[in-house]
Amino acid sequence: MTQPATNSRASNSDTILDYDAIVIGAGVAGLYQLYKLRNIGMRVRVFEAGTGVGGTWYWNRYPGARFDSESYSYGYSFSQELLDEWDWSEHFASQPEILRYLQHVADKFDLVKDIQFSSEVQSAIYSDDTRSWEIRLQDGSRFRSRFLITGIGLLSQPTLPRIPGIDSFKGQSFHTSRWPHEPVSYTGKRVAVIGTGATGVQTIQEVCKDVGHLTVFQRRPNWCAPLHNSKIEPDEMREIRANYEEIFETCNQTAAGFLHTADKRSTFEVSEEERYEFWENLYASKGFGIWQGNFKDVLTSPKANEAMSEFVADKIRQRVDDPETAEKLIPKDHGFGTRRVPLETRYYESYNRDNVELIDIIETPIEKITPGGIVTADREFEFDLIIYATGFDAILGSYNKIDIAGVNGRRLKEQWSEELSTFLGIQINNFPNLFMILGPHALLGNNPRSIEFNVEWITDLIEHMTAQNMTRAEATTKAVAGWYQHVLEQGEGLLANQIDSWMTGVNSNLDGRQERIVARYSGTQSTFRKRCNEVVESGYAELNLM
Ligand code: NA7
Repeated sequence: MTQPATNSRASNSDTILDYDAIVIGAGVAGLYQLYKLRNIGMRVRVFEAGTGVGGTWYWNRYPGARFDSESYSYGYSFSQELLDEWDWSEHFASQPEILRYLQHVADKFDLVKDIQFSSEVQSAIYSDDTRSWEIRLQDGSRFRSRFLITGIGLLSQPTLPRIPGIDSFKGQSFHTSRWPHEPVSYTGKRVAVIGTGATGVQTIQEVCKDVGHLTVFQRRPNWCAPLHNSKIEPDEMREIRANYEEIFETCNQTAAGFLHTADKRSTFEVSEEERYEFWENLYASKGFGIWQGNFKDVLTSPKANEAMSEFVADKIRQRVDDPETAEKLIPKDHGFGTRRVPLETRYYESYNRDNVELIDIIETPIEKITPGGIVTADREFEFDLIIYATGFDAILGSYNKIDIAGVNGRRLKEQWSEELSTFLGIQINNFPNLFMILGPHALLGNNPRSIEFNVEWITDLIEHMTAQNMTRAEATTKAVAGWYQHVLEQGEGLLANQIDSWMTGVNSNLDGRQERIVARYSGTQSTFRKRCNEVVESGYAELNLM
């Protein structure tokens, strides 16, 4: 509801605004948000810590980095011209191609002129007097805007293991998401990889082809499944292009925005023969079908999950020559699909090579890192290069890194340490005019599908406010509490929420916060979209707009 007296105060403050909106991050989210806000006539500035666009795909340059989503399901859907002109070369494109795509988008829509690179945001402080945010960069410069939008990623703050002596290593060492821009030669070298998540798996299967010797330090194995990547021939690309509408419509209907959707049958409803035939087909198919397109109870029923896990365990046993190594590669503490399934290309066969060795660091823990290598409980290893594929301070890490203060100086970090809650994963009570693109309790998965929806929702709200001469938007505490309950309800019964992983906020390399949290929304794209659309249809009744 418009409150004229207060509004005149706020509109007087317009003269002190540098921008209408500031966006943090020039990845998939930030680029599209800039494009959309500029289209409604806003003065927008994007601050980006990197030296170029791309976000996740700018930072993650490690060997073997590529999509696990089908390329054509991941790109932007908003521009027919872009869809018409961009050819994907592989079903699951590699990082250099993805980065080229995002650079092409930035060039095509002339986005770079409004992006300031090498600009890490240090703090964001809200003022209720002026209904605006003051953004301070690491170099001390400050900018004020009405709206603040974060496109800062879920997996953007890398974490290194806390191993004694880690800084003493004299060879080269990199976290995968801070891989140098210039080529790193590992040909013929003695290389270590610590970590066997989705990133470690992609790295290991790639570098093992060239290194002199590769030692993989594995704490817990993950359930991996074949990617089945292949080139996209021109005819196939034409067919994909003709089907874009259907492709995006499918993604918008599935649980997590992927092309794959759960089978309507449950695991034991079908005969054993049918069950194994179905699983064999999934194992032989491209992408996340085996995870997202499995029987409907595989990710919720312990019994169904156990049967599926046993099926995949047998595949691992068949693919790895040494039975002892195979057993080490089979997870024993969680079932298939309860953590993010790394998709692989001859990952398991990597361990059949003479130059690859697997060290189980639960059995023989790493004791220290020395100038020459790594010392475990029973051996000393010499390395030229150590690769840390040890993951991220996921979901909250990128928010905790910025000092964000809302109404009356309320710190976001403090508020979230009391209770992690948001409204739609987009807004937070006490933090007016702050909008998150894929914040906590947002719908994750094939992220561009959620990003486009979120960006459009935020843009529509800002456009609505501008048309009504409104300058302050804040989710009501009731709306936040309602969304929190909904998020918990949607996550009930999901085996993944009962397992330690980045999706439940557990990271052994951080101080504190080792209790599992529900950090993401586990409902489907359609439930999420329906709920967001209801908010619009009600005239944004769950937001205090003024
Ligand atoms: P993940 O999935 O968090 O994996 C990190 C890996 O590193 C995992 O195997 C961890 O073992 C291991 N790790 C972490 N800390 C240590 C220490 N201190 N010692 C030994 N091993 C360690 O990160 P990724 O980068 O692979 O993937 C993140 C997401 O990015 C992925 O899901 C995709 O969506 C893209 P653990 O399992 O914790 O025992």
